[in-house]
Amino acid sequence: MTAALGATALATPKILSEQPTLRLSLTVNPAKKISTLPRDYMGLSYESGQLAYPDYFSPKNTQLINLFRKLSPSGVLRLGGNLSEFTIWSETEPTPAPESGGLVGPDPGVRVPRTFTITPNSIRSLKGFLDATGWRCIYGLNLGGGTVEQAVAEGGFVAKTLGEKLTCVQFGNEPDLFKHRDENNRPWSYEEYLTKWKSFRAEFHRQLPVVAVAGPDTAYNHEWVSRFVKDVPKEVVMVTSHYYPLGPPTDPKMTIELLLNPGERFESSCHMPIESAKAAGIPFRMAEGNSCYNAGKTGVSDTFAAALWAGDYCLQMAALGCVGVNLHAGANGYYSPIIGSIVNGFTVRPEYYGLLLAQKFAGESLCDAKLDAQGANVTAYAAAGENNVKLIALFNKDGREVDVTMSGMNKARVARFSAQAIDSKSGVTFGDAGEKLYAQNGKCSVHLPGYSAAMLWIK
Ligand code: BDP
Repeated sequence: MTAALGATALATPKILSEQPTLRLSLTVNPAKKISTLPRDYMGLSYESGQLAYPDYFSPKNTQLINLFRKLSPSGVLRLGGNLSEFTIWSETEPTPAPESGGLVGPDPGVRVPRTFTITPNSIRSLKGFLDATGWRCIYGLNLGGGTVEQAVAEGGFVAKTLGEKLTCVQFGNEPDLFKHRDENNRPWSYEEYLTKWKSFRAEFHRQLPVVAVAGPDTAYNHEWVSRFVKDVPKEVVMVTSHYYPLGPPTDPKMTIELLLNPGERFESSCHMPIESAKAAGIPFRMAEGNSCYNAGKTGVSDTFAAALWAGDYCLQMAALGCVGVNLHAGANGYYSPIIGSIVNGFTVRPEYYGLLLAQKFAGESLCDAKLDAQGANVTAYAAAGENNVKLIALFNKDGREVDVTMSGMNKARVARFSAQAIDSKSGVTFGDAGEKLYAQNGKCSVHLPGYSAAMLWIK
């Protein structure tokens, strides 16, 4: 498959490397499995406010349906986000009906109070969309600004209408960033949050006992996650949190370089909550995230760098044992993998292709893959059958060229993932041009230009 994203790159082509090629070696052990990606590993996340315009997630929105299906035949749509705090549930359809083509993109962090009315039509339409895409849904209910009665009424209608298409519900979005809606605008303490969360959970137990619940859907505070899994371990089927390696976009330090080397933020936002969930024996899903919070940064989030980042991020999380990722999206957001509208049509940003690459691993088992990267920013992931290596993904997030040598395989088919430059906003290709690798002296070697990736199918 060759997928091209428009013909020209907006960025000026760059000479990526003037240094000698680095020679790296990769050792893959197919017998040593580390985790399996569920078939519904891939996911997107949208603001719940989008449901106020029922023709968006609708069985009639065929362009959007096709882009979801191409991304995954069985993904997970998570609804939530900052704007879920401004949704209200109404059993009466509004008059006049909501405008056709209404768009709600990622909230840029301003949290301007608005009202998004979700109605039975929104949910029936969502059901049709999920049926058409093959996706299921994680449904976020309003905890910060809502009442338990509303949540039960909405959750009950959602559960009845979506049936098995509903994976679970969540109460609240990023409670570690909630603010009290009084003149002091105080942040919520963990204790206040937990008390309210438990009251919602108890009422669901009482009235909707079959509806599964996930949480805490925190923004960044891994201590809240670690306390939550200890406080309510039996109340949730899945632990969730969010990850944005960069932000805010106005900070000049938020660059492509930092996106490709996020360091500490990955540790605290990804590694630590996963470890807490593992210790409690509950699956962990990164239910929201993307390159840069506050709705993304142009020149970073909408470039090939975000594609390399996203493909690598999905597989890095899987290797840690995460059961799925949801990339935040919507409208024409800079980081949204899919952009556009019913009126103007839908298209994709570079990041979409990074997700397509990672999706090749859905349903596969990752095995031990040790890369001697010699200080270069290169990563490797391998999927294996019982005793054979099936797939390898190599991400060269470094400007230097590298050769990666692997032993234990005779032949491989290669698909390249590249663009003209790391900051290209178009012209991304992920294609199988019939390239083959053959072992010499028992070793296969693949050359990767700076800032590119490759996928290998091992024969
Ligand atoms: C998260 C919110 C989401 C925002 C996103 C962002 O949950 O609603 O759109 O960050 O700031 O904090 O881009």
